[in-house]
Amino acid sequence: MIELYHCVSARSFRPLWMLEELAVPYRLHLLPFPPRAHARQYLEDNPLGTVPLMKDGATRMTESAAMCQYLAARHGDGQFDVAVDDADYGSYLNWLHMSDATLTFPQTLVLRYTHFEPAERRQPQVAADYARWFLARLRAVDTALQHSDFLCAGRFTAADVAVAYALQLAQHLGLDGQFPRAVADYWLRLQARPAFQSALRAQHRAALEQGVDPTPSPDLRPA
Ligand SMILES: N[C@@H](CCC(=O)N[C@@H](CS)C(=O)NCC(=O)O)C(=O)O
Repeated sequence: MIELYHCVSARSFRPLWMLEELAVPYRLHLLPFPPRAHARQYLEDNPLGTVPLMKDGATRMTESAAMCQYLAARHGDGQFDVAVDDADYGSYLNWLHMSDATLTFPQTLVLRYTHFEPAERRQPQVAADYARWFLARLRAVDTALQHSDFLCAGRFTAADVAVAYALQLAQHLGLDGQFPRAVADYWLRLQARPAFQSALRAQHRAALEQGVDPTPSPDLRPA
């Protein structure tokens, strides 16, 4: 059975939601955030200390967007991925990679220099600059959504799952009020998907069962 190591509403939400879309059985391991500080034994499984970690037989992955691609290709029967010979294949890969390299990355600086660093190390100017950078990068998403409900191939794919996490994180950072109209509507549409809602319920239930704080990781504040 696929095993997913997850912190509540961290990037590991991407493969969790993908698993729910695919209705593939999985075992969810909840970790307190950040695992490197609060679950030291996890470093034996993933020396980076980051989530997600996904195990599928001998396969072991630590990149959330790659997991979405892998799960869609391997378990989706063509429903959520885009075939190599499809005209939108390049676009599909581009969105998958953009989801973390371009859209989530600047937000991690906002989170870190607004909330996670001790007061004397906070950098409001850095946080403001990278929030602006993220919002500027959203122009690509806004443009793609002018003529379609989804990012590529004219249908919902793993690329939407990957990019949506950047919107989810932005909501936790209070940036969603600045989403362009088409992006705000897209984000609402995606949250209404039954699999998105069941992923939210699954992480909450697993956190309670496994004795982990169910507060979304981006909302946690170091003591
Ligand atoms: N590029 C990786 C990034 C993984 C990552 O940095 N995850 C964060 C949570 S969203 C984490 O585990 N942070 C804890 C830490 O850095 O110690 C991915 O997309 O999976």
